[in-house]
Amino acid sequence: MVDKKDIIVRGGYGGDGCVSFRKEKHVPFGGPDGGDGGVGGNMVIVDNPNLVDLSLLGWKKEFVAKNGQRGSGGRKRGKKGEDLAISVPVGTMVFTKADSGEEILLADLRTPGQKVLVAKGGRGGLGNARFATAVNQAPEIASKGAPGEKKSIILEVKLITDICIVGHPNSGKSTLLSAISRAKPEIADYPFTTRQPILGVMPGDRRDFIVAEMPGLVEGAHLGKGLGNEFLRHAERTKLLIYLLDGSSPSLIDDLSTLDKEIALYKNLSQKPKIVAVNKIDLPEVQTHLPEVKQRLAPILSGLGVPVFYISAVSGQAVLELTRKAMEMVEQASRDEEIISPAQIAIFRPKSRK
Ligand SMILES: Nc1nc2c(ncn2[C@@H]2O[C@H](COP(=O)(O)OP(=O)(O)OP(=O)(O)O)[C@@H](O)[C@H]2O)c(=O)[nH]1
Ligand SMILES: [Mg+2]
Repeated sequence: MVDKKDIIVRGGYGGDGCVSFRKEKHVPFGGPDGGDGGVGGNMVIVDNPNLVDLSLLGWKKEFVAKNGQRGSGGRKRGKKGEDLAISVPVGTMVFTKADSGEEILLADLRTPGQKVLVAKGGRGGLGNARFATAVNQAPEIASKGAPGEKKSIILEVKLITDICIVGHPNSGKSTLLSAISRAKPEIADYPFTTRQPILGVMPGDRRDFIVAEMPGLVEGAHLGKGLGNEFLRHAERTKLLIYLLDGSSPSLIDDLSTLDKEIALYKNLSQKPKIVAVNKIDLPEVQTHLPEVKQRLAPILSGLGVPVFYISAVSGQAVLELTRKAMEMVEQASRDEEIISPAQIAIFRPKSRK
């Protein structure tokens, strides 16, 4: 998954102004009529909901919009250069790198179709018609088109999701994701089948919910064990975490504590609302131990105000109850967020230079 990329963007050159004189029958000295050059194309970044990462950009480092065309006789202005739009996933943050090396947030693209101008095209040059004065009625000068703005920018994808399913490898995260959404992640009886976040859309009564499966977390993930914990950056902007535990694990309580520890070691994640789900209760051996598991988990979780569900992602048992609670908590979290930080969805646009 390519979720960070440094690129250079440049607006197109403005077209040059034109030197031309009117040629008409019976008019020996036609006046200057060279047109202005067209303005250069702009570099634009646009949110595309069908993308999950930046791999579409390939290895290319520099992106340049088209140049404006030169002016022509008859005071004709050159055509404007075409804009170049770079498509990025919803949840892409655009930073510019100042000369000091400081990274400045330029835009936080959160809605499909949202656009941000990152480098303006250069102005077109002036044609000689503009240089005519009382003393110089036949100027042979025109100005050149200006270069477009050039910037170093950093694109960083931090997916915007409602729910993130986290858990140890093999706990059934992909199975749960495929049970509650139309996503079709690979499911297999070995760890680390899922190696990058996978998105699914879960239909709700009032709206759809974006659910993500995070790759499996193991003890020491913050030190790089297993697949590490870098991918958790995609959980930074989720509203709810579902801790999915493998009910057939002999060390279920330890699993919960190591998972919680890894989550707590990643930035602000421990502050997110959470639900614990114990999976695979269709298995007879899990059924046998269930009363004991419930007895041990209840006091730990009720003290923290974390709801717990005992589910089977395969048979669907209690999955509906889990998703109902999840949606309710996401909606509550959205309301809380609005109260705390209404300005968070602000978009910063660079001022266009005239
Ligand atoms: N019996 C039973 N098996 C399940 C259940 N959920 C998942 N499994 C099985 O557990 C294994 C792992 O399931 P996955 O959904 O791939 O687990 P995962 O957490 O996505 O695994 P990674 O992506 O490798 O971290 C598969 O063999 C599933 O069929 C369940 O509710 N009951
Ligand atoms: Mg998986």
